[in-house]
Order: sequence, then structure tokens, then C-alpha cells
Amino acid sequence: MTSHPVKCPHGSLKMFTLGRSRWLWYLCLCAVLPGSFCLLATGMLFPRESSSREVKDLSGLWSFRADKSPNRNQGFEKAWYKSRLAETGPVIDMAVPASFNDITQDPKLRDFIGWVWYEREVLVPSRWVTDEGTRVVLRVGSAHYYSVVWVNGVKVTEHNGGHLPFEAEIGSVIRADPKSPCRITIAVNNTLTLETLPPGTIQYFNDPTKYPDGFFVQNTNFDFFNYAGIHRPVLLYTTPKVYIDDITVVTDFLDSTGFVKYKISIQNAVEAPIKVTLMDKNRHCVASSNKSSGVLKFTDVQLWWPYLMHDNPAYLYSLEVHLMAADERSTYGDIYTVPVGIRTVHVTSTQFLINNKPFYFHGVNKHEDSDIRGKGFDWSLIVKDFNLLKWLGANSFRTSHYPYAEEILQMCDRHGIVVIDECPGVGIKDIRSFGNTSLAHHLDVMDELVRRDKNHPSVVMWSVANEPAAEMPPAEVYFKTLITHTKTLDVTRPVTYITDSNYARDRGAPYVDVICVNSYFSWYHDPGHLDVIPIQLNTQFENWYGKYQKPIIQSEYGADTVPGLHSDPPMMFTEEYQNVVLQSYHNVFDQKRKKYVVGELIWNFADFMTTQGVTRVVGNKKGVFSRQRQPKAAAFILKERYWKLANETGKIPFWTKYPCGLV
Ligand code: GCB
Repeated sequence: MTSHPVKCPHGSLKMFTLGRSRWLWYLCLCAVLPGSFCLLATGMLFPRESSSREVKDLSGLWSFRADKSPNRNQGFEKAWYKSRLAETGPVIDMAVPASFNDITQDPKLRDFIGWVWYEREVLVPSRWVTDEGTRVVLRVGSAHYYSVVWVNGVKVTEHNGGHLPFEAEIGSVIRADPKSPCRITIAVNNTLTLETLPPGTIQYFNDPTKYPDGFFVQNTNFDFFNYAGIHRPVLLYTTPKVYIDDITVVTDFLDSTGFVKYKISIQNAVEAPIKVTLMDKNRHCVASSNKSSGVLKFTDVQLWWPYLMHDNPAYLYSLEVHLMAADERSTYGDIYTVPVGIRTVHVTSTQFLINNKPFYFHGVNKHEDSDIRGKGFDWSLIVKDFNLLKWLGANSFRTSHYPYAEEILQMCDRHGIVVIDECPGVGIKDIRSFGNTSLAHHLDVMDELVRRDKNHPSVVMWSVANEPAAEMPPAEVYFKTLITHTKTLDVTRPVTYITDSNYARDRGAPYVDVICVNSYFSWYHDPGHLDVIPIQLNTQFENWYGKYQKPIIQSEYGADTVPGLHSDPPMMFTEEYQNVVLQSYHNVFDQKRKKYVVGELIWNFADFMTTQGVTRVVGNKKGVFSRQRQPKAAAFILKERYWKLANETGKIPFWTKYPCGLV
């Protein structure tokens, strides 16, 4: 039997803690690149094609088998990775990327907890195999939650965490067996523990008079369905042997002069000739250098502005890095281009400044969630959502409650949608989740998140958690460490955690830069009593600002609404009730945004799936759009407001003909 991290049924997972010796490494890097990022030992550049890099997308049909054995461990005991999955037992077709839960009619698969196995055979271009100077990398955009990956039966990597990419170099494995197709096996386990992010626990019910043999449930403290599987594209890509491993970019400007501070790391050579070129939209070079780090300075800078704040928003330059390297046998070149938006972010005691101008977040909270595909990546859905965001006049969203696909952030860069980038620190309610193992994992996740998203101009703030039980004594040290660490990783962006309206949960608040508060007055508090909103919301803002003198974002507010349900006078769950909740909140925002409130993010953009329970009727219905992306009445209220706000606080682009008739 193969020894494996899974020690007990349903995958009680051994955590990777990568040794705190990394701290020393951070300190060294900080010393050479002050005012910039401290990162993991290797980069995680998004796989892009270039004249030196090829990408092969493995999206499509994979073979799939859930390990339904009582201890969920048969796949490891019988080494399913050693042969074709179909030879181990019955397999079904599975779409990748997609959550597996809603794909079949099998209720046991929908609610399955434990290991599921995916497999795909790939024909690899022969040049990739024969050319020893080519690195072949297997990359998984994300798989929820814990993954083990084999190629031709050889384990190539493991990853702990459900929302960030991981990869493995597989050239040597496929070259060892060049004649056979490359068989990729990925085992994914969705079991959550007190130390995962988000946390969860498995609870067994052993009373035979009430429950079938082996009955157990997974308990969680978050309000979305724990969709699982391979959620984002699986790719193979190549680089030359000596390659550009990471690029870090920090931007600034003074009057009309732009500055791009950059650092490039290369692998498999101590140094190599390099050419760095910054190009404008028309591919004209505006600055260049032949050093692996430095500052590019150029005139007539075009800043990256948020959507609706400028008539030429989301301007992107391109930083092209060209690496030349040679060994005794050949010359390799590597080219990688990263989009660069020149913008700054600063926070004062009352304002959130982008490019030194006050920015007001009028946006949404989202989920990666849709019918059938669950949390699976889907371009049609993404493009539709961006069209809806722009229709709404939204200038921002929060990646509640986990990092979204990189392709979504690329869309934000290109459309000027500002992002609060949240890690999966949601549902941290149990005191045992404040221990050292949890903290170490949380720090690792922040490292991975910042490493992946640091260069996106759209990302303006990190959120380290949502509504943690921050009234518990260990929360203070926990959040102090986490927030301080995140600021060390990235000195250019503010950091927050999202609190709920329980005012006692503020042990982390002294360390955040912006206070983000969720509240549901007249819903969870005083349900049905719309008249409490003005007074309770006013009290909420005055209390937080009075104590901390930091700008405040209303990071969630809303009401569940069943589309098509009506009542006048308004009653809970009707479209009219949602309208009045929104309008009552808006009246208070209008008073406070003159002072220190810097944003409002509706909960939620669209209805989304949750675990089943007595408060959820086939999911959470607080969307202003249905799960199928059709507007409820509240969407029109929000749209009118957001365009009005844009008109006041920004500059509506001349080309935008928005249908509210306000311009
Ligand atoms: C919250 C949570 C969010 C829930 C929402 C609700 O405070 O942050 O995850 O979905 O409330 O609708 O209850």
C-alpha cells in the first residue's frame, strides 16, 4: 500500500508547512528591492504563448471516478494512478473545467466528500519530447481542495488549497517513456478540516436507529456550496530551459512622467543577457533597458483609470521581456509579455485614492457560481457577467470569498473594473482554527495569492478574511501576523479583513487600512422592520469611524428575493422588499460618503448555490440578478444609482450610451 498524506477516512489531510526559513529569504529580497514584493521561491506567471512558449489547453472530456469506498482510500490502496483509470473500475465522462457535483443525476456524487479521480491521455507534440532544451510544464488553474498529480504513474506534485494554481515540470517523466501517450491522473479531495481555508469538520452520526451505517456530514461556516473538482483549465506549456520565471512590476507617476519599477527572475542560469521593452498600446517603445531590475522612466504617461472615472479607462502598456541564453549546444531565447497599468493607490483617514483622486467603490460582491458547471471556469459566463457589470454601472467587485480565476482579473485590467482580492479565509469561527497550523497555511495562501495577482492594476486591496470570529482572543495575534505579513509581501496595496456588524469582532481592526463592514439590518437583525435601517446603519458607521478614523466600505448589504414574488406593502423575500432595503441603505450612504464612507458593494451580484438548509430556498437569493443572470427589480434601482454616482464622482466616457437617460 502506498503511503500517503491521507491518514483517515475522507482525507484528514496532512498540511504542507513550508518552513519558516522562508522569512530569511523574504528579508534578503526586501533588502535588494525595497518598496516592492517579497515572494515565494519561484514565480507563477500566467501561461501565455510567445515565440518561445507554446500552450496546449487540456479542457474537455476527462475520465472520472469517485472513490466511494467506505474509507475513501481505495484509489491509493489500489494505486489507481498506476494504470488507466478505466482499468481500475467504472469511469464516467467528466467536463474539465467544471465542478463535478451538478453534472450527473447521482445525488451521492452531488454531495460526495472524499477523493475523486480524473484522468486524461494527451498526445504531446514530438518536439516537446525530443528537444531536451524545452521545459514542459503541467499547470492546474485550480482544483478544490487538495490535489495529487501523477504523469504516467509518477507523482509530480501535490497542492494544498482550492483556489490557486499549481504546476509541475514533467519533461523528464514524459521523456522516460516517449512512445506512449502522456497519461495525467489527478486525485482531488474536497474534505475541509479545521486547518483548511475555508475550514470545515467531518461529523459522524453513529446511532443505528437514526442513521445508516457510516453516515457523516461535512460542517462548514460559510454560505456557499462547497463545489469541488478541477475548476480551472489544465494546461501544458513550454518554456526554454533557461527561462523567465517571474516578473514583478510596481508603477508610479509624477505629473506626466511614468515609472515602472520591475524585477525579473530567471531560472537555470545565474545571469543572461536581457532586453526589457515597455510599449504603449500601439506597440511603440516608450522605454527600455538591458538590466534584470530597475526603473523605466518615460514621458506622456497614460494612466490606468477605473471604468467610469475617465474617458479613456483601463489603459495598458506591455512590458516585453526578452531573455537570451546559450549553453554549449544551443542558444535559447525566452519572451514573456506582461500587461502593465500605471496607477497608484493610497488611503487617507477618509479617502481611497486611485492616482491621487478620490475613488468611490460602487460595485458588487460575486461568486464563481452558475448552473451545471458550479464553480467551473466558463468564458460565456465571464463575458456575460462583465456585460452586466458595465450595464449596471459597477466600477468594482470583491472576489468574495476566494481568489477568482486569473482570466477574470485580466478582464478587470482590460475593462477598468477595480478588485478587492480576497483569500479563502471565510468561515473561520472555531477557536481551533486560530492555531499555528492554520496561521501557517493562511500565510502560505497569501504568499500564493500575492505572487499570482501582484501585477494586476485592477487589484487595489487584499482582503485576508471574511467575517472571522475576531472577538476571540487569539484573533488579535493571528490577524496582526497575517496583515503585517501581507503588507510585507506588497507594500503598495492596502489590506483589510471584512467584519460583520458584530462590533466586538474588531480585534484585527487596528491593523487594517480600510474598515470593511457587512450588515443586514432589517434582515438578520429585526427582520421585516425596514424602518430600523437609517438609525442602525448610521450607528454602525459612527461607531467604526469614531473608534478607528479609517475609511469605511459597506462591503455587504442586501436581502433575499425570490424573482417574481411581489407584495405591497413590502414583505421579506419580495422584489419590493429588496428595493426598499437598498434604497434605505443608499440614503445613509449618501450622507456618509461626504465624510468617510468610500464604497458600497451589494450582496450579491447574482443568486448562488449554498448547502441545503431551512434559510435557503435552492440557494442564496440575495442577487440583484437571478442565477441565470436575469435582472430583478433591484438591478434597475442599482443601475440608476451607479450611473448617477459615476456622473458625480467620475467621468462617464463620451462613447457610453447608457440606457438610464442621465446623459
Ligand atoms: C454574509 C456573508 C456571505 C453570506 C451573506 C448572507 O455576511 O459574508 O457569505 O452569503 O452574509 O446572505 O447571509
